Amino acid sequence: MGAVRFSGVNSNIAVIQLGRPIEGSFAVVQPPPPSGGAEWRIESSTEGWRVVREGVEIFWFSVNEETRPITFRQKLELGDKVYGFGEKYARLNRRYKRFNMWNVDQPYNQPSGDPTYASIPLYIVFSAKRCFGVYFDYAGYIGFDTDIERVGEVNVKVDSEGVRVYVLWGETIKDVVASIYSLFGRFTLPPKWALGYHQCRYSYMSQEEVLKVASTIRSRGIPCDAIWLDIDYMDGYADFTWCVDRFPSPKRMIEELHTMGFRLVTIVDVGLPRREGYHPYHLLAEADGFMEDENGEPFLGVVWPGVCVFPDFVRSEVRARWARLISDWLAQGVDGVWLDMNEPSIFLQVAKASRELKRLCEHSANTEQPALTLRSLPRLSTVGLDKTERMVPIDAIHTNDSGERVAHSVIHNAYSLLEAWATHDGFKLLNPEGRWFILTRAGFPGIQRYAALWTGDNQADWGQLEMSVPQLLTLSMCGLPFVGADVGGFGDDADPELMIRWTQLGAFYPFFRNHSSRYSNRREPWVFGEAYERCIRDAVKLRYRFLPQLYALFKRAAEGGEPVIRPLVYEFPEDEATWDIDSEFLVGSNLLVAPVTQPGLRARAVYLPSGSKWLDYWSHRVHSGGGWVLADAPLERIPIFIRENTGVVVSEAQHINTQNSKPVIEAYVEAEARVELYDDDGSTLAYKRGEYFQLDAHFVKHENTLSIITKKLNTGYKPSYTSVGIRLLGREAIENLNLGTIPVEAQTFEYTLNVDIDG
Ligand code: NBV
Repeated sequence: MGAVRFSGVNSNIAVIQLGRPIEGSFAVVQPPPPSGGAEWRIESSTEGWRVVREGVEIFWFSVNEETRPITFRQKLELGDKVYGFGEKYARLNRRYKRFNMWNVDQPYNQPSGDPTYASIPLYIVFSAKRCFGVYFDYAGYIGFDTDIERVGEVNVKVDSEGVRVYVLWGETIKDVVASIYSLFGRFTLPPKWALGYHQCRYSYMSQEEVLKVASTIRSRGIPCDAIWLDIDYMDGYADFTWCVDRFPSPKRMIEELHTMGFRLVTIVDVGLPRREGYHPYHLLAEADGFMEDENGEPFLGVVWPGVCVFPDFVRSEVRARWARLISDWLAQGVDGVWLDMNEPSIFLQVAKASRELKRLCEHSANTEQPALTLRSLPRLSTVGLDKTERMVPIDAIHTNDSGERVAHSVIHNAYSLLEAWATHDGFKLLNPEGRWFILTRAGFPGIQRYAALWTGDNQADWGQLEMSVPQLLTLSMCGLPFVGADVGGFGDDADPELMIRWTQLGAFYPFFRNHSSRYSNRREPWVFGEAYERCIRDAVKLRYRFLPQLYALFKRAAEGGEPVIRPLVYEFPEDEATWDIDSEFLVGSNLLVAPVTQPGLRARAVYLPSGSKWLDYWSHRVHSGGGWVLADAPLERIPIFIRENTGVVVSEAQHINTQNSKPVIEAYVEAEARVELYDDDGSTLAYKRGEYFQLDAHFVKHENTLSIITKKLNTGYKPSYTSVGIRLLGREAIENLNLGTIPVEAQTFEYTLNVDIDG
């Protein structure tokens, strides 16, 4: 047994160094200082080690550091739940599962579809007795299993000579999650428009079609902030180009979109065609800026444009050149960038394919037997670690800033993080004071500093709709607050009921985009006919109704390290009934959303956590917590509940987009509630310097008197609205009572209302 030791601790985080010491980290930005806070110890025990904090054992583990992979086993207790591992297609409690951390193109989201696009080598153990997280800071392959290889243990295999293991301790999941958020670096507020509804399709094929979709959205009164362009806008699928036949005047198209109040997001794939005269290729080639093969030649892989090279984002010079490409691209008026295929994924490795071709030629020259059978073709749909046709080989080479050559095998999972970083630098180059919007498919901890993430190619299927909830809740707990799944499902054909239910759920995803494959039926909100369109439009409007609340939650995620959406157990750890629930979730701490995830259902069971009452947002009926209720769920409604003595800030205007939302504070007060309104310019970083508006509304109910005291906590930004509405939710007698408005100019504002509250 080697000498296992801590290499740094603070009160909630300890770092165990296993094997050879490893320099630097892609994910961790704030390693704990070498000492301070609580007292941590590692004690040797039978066949292993005990991690002890303040005299209390946190967990037992054993490790074999001498082997490769390094193996790590951590004991689980009977009642432990295991959360974490990012976007994996699994329920919230991930005990009795296996997960591989190796970013791949995984077009079939399904239980056996592992690995996936993003790798988050982190889990949280939780029970009534203990709560801690364990993070393995390594961007190469890691395999986890929870209770499979050995009963009662998490087994971890790290394919490295060394790894830092972060132990994150907390009284509750909230503390552990807060440590995760601080460890991986702060998230910056995205532009407000990015929180709106996005319309996408693989692909809108021409400028004409884009403008037609945009004007139809407007004429049908569907609020929407962004239209997306998938790969077919490009010339021969080459990044940073336009197909002039189909997009003859992109500048005019962008202007028209902007005039209609839309933003434009374009896809940027990671492989660049190795094409003479293609500027991006030459710009990077001048700096030898591509990943290389074992002979020191640029690694070649086939993707959409044909034979491609892949930027070596490990080097700052390459990132700087990529940033220039991005910034020049954005300068035309493009508002956001969508990073796809960035695991990185390819269709074929050129060297491997040519070897195979040579073998086939020789074979046919020497024999009559058919060399090529359907079975011998690369299996494009089943991707696994053993089938590397669709990946850059692990022995491809990167070169770092010190000129050292580093194998792709130790960079792989962080490749997209480096690409997102460089892309973000492109936004900063163009507008240092502006916010940026980047969406990524592949990911690693820390990517939230630069990009939102979506869960890749899901299918138009009720099971996938349902599973998107634990996928996104887990990503949220793992430090990525800005996440979403394709609404409607990317592949396969959707029926209208699925579209309605998925849009209702998507309205509460942090990232809300309708997207579909070219091989699937169309999904714009109106394609199924008017009756369904109304329900879909209402669902999109619901998003815009809750936008001020969501925006305030994004601010909290940026500053306080709290996820936007949360599993029930995050807020109610003392209520054991919540520990496995992932069929409903919380937006912030008080808005409970219970999506309908099966066809034909017009009511559903909803668990209301104990300790407070809950108000049905639609019927205003109040239920006590700590039990299941049957909530009405007609096709046009998603069940929503508000926790007693809390409130939300909503917007009632009929928006076309996020621009002009005038807030209304809605509170459900039994005794006392506080509701906070947050706003800022929505587009710059001025909020970081205190240029924001924040108002606290304090509701106190005493016998028949209700007092509302508002106080401006920050006036660094002057909102465009001059007053804020107040509405009281609750008992029938005062249901929907409109209490008027608060003038925004007043520093404090007191409002006392005498109502016969009881009756
Ligand atoms: O660029 C086309 C698609 C895109 O629409 C999708 O969202 C990505 O996940 N992309 C994958 C390439 C592969 C499509 C089969």
